[in-house]
Amino acid sequence: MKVERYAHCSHWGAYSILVQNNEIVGIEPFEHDPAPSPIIDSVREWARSDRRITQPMVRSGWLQSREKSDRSRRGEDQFIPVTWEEVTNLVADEINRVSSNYGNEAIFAGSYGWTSCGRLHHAPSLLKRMLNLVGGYTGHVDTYSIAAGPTILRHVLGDDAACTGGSSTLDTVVEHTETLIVFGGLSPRTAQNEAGSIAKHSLESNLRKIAAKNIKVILVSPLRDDLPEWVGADWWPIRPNTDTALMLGLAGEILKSDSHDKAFLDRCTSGSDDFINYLAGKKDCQYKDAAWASSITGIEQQSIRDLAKLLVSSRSMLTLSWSLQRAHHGEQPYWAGLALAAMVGQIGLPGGGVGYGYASLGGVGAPISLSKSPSISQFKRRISSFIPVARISDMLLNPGADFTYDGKQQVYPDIRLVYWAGGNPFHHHQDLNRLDVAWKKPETIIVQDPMFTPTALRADILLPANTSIERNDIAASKRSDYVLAMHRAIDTVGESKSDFDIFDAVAKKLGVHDEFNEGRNEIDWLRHMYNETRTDAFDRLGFEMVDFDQFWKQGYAECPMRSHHTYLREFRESPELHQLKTESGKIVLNSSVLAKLQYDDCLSHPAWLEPAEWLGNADATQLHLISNQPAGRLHSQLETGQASLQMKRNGREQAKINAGDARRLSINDGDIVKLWSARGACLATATIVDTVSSGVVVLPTGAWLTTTAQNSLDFAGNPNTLTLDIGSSKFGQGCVAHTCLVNIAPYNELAPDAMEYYKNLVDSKVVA
Ligand SMILES: Nc1nc2c(c(=O)[nH]1)N[C@H]1C(S)=C(S)[C@@H](COP(=O)(O)OP(=O)(O)OC[C@H]3O[C@@H](n4cnc5c(=O)[nH]c(N)nc54)[C@H](O)[C@@H]3O)O[C@H]1N2
Ligand SMILES: Nc1nc2c(c(=O)[nH]1)N[C@H]1C(S)=C(S)[C@@H](COP(=O)(O)OP(=O)(O)OC[C@H]3O[C@@H](n4cnc5c(=O)[nH]c(N)nc54)[C@H](O)[C@@H]3O)O[C@H]1N2
Ligand SMILES: [Mo]
Repeated sequence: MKVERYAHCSHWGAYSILVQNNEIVGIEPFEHDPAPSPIIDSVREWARSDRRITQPMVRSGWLQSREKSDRSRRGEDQFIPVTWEEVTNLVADEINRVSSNYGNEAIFAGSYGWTSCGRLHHAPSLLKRMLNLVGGYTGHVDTYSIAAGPTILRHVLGDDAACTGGSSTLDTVVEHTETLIVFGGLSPRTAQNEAGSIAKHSLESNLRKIAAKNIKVILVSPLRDDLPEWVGADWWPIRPNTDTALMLGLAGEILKSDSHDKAFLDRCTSGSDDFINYLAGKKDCQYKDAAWASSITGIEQQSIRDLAKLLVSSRSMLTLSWSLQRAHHGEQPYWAGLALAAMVGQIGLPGGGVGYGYASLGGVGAPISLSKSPSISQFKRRISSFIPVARISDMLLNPGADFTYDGKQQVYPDIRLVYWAGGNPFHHHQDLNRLDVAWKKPETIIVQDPMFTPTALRADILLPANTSIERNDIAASKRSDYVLAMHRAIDTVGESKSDFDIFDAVAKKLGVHDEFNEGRNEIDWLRHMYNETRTDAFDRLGFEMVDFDQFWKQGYAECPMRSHHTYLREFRESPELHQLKTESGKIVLNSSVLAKLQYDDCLSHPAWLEPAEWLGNADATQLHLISNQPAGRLHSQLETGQASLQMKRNGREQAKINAGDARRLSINDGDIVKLWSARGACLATATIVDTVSSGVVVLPTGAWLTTTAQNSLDFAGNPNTLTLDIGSSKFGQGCVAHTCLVNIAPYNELAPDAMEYYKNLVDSKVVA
């Protein structure tokens, strides 16, 4: 039988799927991708996974008593298969019931999650589109990726472009930078992925050029492998969450030597006097110098002094990963980095200044996309009710309570119905045991996902979506280099349906069918969305994209891009003509908005504020947990795929520590270890490495929460059993995943095979 080739892509890049007789027989990387991701091979798993939800189902207790069911049985009861006709009636009835009894703000459809990269079947967007036709929903603002960072940057730079892909492009760093300070990392591990896919992975080629040019590179990170070894960087193993102190110490040394750029501060910033007073200790009798920074960060004093000199005597650039702001007081490193760069005075010069999020995703630092991203409208929001994305447990636990965000006071709505499509909160949220309690509060929970995730296990109504390889779609995002075709490669698995078809069916029951689909079927929509992008590229930029039929046939279309971008170049040249949208029109180093608010966790200027948990307040047995992004998968997706399995050891996630800590804690390489915190506990396999700094343990995210009914010990290794669920500050309210102290010790009891256990759990939940 003939082998067919289907162009396709995912957040981790483009590829062709080779199919014979409805079986995937091969995956080939996109021909124009210089560094394809190994995760592409894992998509075979979608077709054969025993974790797929293959039919619509309802939790038995809910089927009996609907909204009056015993909610403590979520995750315990079995699921009863129902027909699509029945399940769409139940979903529509719930939306109508909650909307008419409690108002639409009682429906939570923030539904955060990465879902598939397709723009038509984008589940969270379609959910919002449908609900906006029947009165709206409570949504969320910001993302788990970035919240503290953009919230502060909007006030001090006027918008958040600098951390969403608008900083200087990396080609300018390659060409002009002499000293590069990397806070966090520049890692091909994270740059594999881009929301909405990526055709050409370009980080590695930029790093090769940086290495070849002998640019002085310093990696400031608890992990040495956050930058490939061949870049030849100096490694500064900083204590986690103390970067702000290092930045302030550098700024303080520059101040001491009177080498700050007074003309730049004067022309391009406001509030520098207050900031300088703080550095000089006029507010707290503590000069923020090298000695002070060293005592907090663990970095040698002399190195800090030398670097301060180098920053002002060479063309210097600071890069800050997104990870730095997923921490308690995560606003501060982003603002302090900006303040340090302002003291140096090279912002707006090619290869100088500060930039955020490079390599956190593959498109950040790559040439900037100028085209309109294809998308399906979510329609206008009908009600404004929202939460900061990571305040989900707070909202469910405290209906009616006040919260603050971005300087304003708000109230948590009383949620009766949760509809989650395309996200996995029992992967992504911090302190999962707390979420488990909060999750018992709403009357009804609907989950729409291809997989029987830990979130799906805790649902009342399950809607089996199919995966992207079972339907047609197109991919791209505001950072994309290409628009990519996603061809349907195999038949749909079981009774699953595409996200569009599911919402279309519910919309019909809600009486808004015609408005929802606007008379277009799948291929009509793809043609329409592509043509909007193509027309815009031509009208606005004179750029000719190939027509839809050719695009669909060849599988890709190039987009207009701009390279060699220097952030704030025009502003630097003429601050009066190119004012920023801030309170002063300039870069804000002391904010009058924050001065009025008088928050103790976000002052009017960048400041060192101790995190709730860090090595500075740890006891001798605690380590700082870094739960970074998993190398072999995207979050919790394709956990049992080949690339993900390769990163596991003895069937569990690896907890990496260095030899000194291992000895001290009597841990041997390969041991099963238990990690625990005040919040919870999980198991992992210990791996001893020399790339992790002392006092630190690394356990990546994404293992599927696997616990027994009796015991909340997770034996797959999900770090969110351990993490802390507080906001970054009253201002930004971002998640603080990277602020967490844990204990770790060898585990000598019987530990079931996590993946085998999960499979059996799923089987036992479905009534045949
Ligand atoms: N401790 C800790 N926690 C973290 C982080 C951290 O650094 N440390 N990082 C945070 C960050 S930055 C993020 S972005 C989040 C990520 O959190 P999520 O975005 O929730 O993680 P994913 O695993 O990508 O979840 C996507 C879900 O969509 C489903 N899905 C895939 N394709 C489709 C589809 O076509 N249709 C539907 N309906 N569903 C589909 C998948 O099966 C999966 O369940 O995690 C956050 N959590
Ligand atoms: N393979 C893969 N790639 C991904 C993802 C994935 O799931 N898998 N997820 C994607 C998503 S949604 C996002 S938002 C991005 C996130 O991108 P990032 O936030 O950049 O990624 P992380 O892996 O969380 O963190 C990067 C490194 O920062 C360091 N770090 C942590 N805390 C600190 C600190 O306090 N100070 C310093 N100096 N360094 C610190 C850690 O050593 C860590 O390895 O990654 C994206 N890329
Ligand atoms: Mo993210």
